[in-house]
Amino acid sequence: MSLFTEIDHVAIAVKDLDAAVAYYRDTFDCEVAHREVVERDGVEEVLLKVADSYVQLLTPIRDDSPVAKFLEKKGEGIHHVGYRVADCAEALERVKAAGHQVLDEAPRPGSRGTTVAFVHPKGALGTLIELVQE
Ligand code: CMX
Ligand code: CO
Repeated sequence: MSLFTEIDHVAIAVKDLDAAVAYYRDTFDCEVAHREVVERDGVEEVLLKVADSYVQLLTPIRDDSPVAKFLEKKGEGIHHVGYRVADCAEALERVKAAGHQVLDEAPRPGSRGTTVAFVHPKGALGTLIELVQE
């Protein structure tokens, strides 16, 4: 069985959070389920609920935010995929044991009370992966 139980969210880096929310609302009738400033990551996020998953709209709140760097380099677009796991620490150990580079040595708090850890995009086929435990 897969360590991933569900897709938790697809994160999209945007320059203007309110404009992005309006786009998803006006075009696809998506409603805001959650909005939060995550100081540690230097981002503000909005979660739009899609069935049991979310679209996570992300915008930087500081110039040194990883999302600010991303926007500068690549422009707006898909930033990472968050996969739901039953046990974030166990999933992270699996990644490390397989010799892949991680960004978080141990699980840490994410938004809306989740526990998360990031896997480095370089060791993950160019995709930034977030392991999300609810
Ligand atoms: N997806 C794919 N590749 C990415 C990436 C992303 N989101 N962000 C950076 N990269 C690539 C860059 O293109 C670059 O590749 P090259 O070396 O080939 O040019 C390389 O990774 C290094 O990028 P960088 O711009 O020099 O940026 P940093 O090394 O300073 O940071 C990273 C990259 C992934 C470590 C950083 O973005 C990070 O710490 N991310 C995890 C935390 C995070 O994203 N938090 C915000 C979300 C919060 C949430 O979801 O709750
Ligand atoms: Co995320």
